[in-house]
Amino acid sequence: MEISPSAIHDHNDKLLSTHKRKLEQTAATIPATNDLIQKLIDFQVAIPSWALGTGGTRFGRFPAGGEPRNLEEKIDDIALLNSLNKSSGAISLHIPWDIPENPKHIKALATQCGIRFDAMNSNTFQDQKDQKLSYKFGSLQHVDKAVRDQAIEHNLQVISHGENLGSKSLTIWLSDGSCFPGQLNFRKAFQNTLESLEQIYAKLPSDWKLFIEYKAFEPNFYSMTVGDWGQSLLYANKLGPKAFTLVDLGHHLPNANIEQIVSLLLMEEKLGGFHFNDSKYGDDDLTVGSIRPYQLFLIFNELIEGMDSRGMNHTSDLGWMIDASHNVKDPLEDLLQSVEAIQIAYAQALLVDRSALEHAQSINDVTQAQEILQDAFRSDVRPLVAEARLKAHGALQPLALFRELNIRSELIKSRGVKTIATGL
Ligand SMILES: [Mn+2]
Repeated sequence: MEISPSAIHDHNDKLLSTHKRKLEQTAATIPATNDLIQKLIDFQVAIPSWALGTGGTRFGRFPAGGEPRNLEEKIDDIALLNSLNKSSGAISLHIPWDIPENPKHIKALATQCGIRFDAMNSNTFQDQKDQKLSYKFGSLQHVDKAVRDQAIEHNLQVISHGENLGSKSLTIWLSDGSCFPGQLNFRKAFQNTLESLEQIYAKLPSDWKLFIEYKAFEPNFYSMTVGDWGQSLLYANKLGPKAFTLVDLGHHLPNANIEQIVSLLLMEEKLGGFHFNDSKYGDDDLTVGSIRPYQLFLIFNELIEGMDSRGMNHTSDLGWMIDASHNVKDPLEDLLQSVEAIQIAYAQALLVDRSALEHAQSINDVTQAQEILQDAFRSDVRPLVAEARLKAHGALQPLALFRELNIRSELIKSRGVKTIATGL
């Protein structure tokens, strides 16, 4: 479903005078808004192909209707999001849920919609139909070399799909680990995994990056073979310069200091990318910024500090992706909210007075350091984010327009009420 430029124009026209008034108020207190707005325009967040349908839990799934039935419709949905917010110009594909059977056609369709292919994701956490050997007891770590070889081969196929589409990175998340003490020899599991990763790394195209994602627990509940950033960093360091750690916000033990992890990974030149989501307890897959917006701001604060200190490009030097899919919301509305939350946190972090903060730190003025951060966090940057969208020919209020146009009903009309998108 396409949104016509005139629908966006009419929507913006109605809201324009109120928007301009708010923007003027903001601009009076926030310096350098043009530079900041340009950074917001440039910043793009990749949408995962598995977040376009309603997610589920092991207890149940309640589809919203009108879910995309194939990869073409998933690309259509992302194009729809991007025409509203102009910040979702990339898709992150999951194989085998979204195998591009006709890559030339898929690439042409995406290009036509202004969508590029971000990181490819492999899947050795499920057994697929017709699969010879089972991943029940792990994949790249498996005690049986034949299983490891099968998982390696799958990752090489994912790279080849990605090459056809113009992707430049592979994300490996492993569910490998153990559920009970004694089940696994930790050292051997690590070494098997490393050896397997080495074989994948050896076949990685020269301009590609390998992202190693970690997770503290689930589906294994005693040990995870890539369980935290230390283990991921060990693998990345041993593999070489094209291997990086990927941080998924929901993959930490409760109350982990993620902003400190980010800062140190950037220092080591080993932070590769991000999976945004939010959570209260674990890997809850909730909308970005819905539970802990201050933590999200603090993470962006460290990202900007670390990237700027190394002269990195905010837009292109790290992989920015959402990884969430939940049970009760319209998935497209959820993604609009998530992207907006990311932009707000990014804009707030750009407001931090870095030289004042550095000075406060240098004289141990703890109170002032806190004031500087919280002053930025408590600034209402929403008019700036809206202005960035307006300048990029998106909608001033994407979610409101999504609802005004009855997009979900239209999707249900054209795709049916009982469609279920591939994914978890
Ligand atoms: Mn993830």
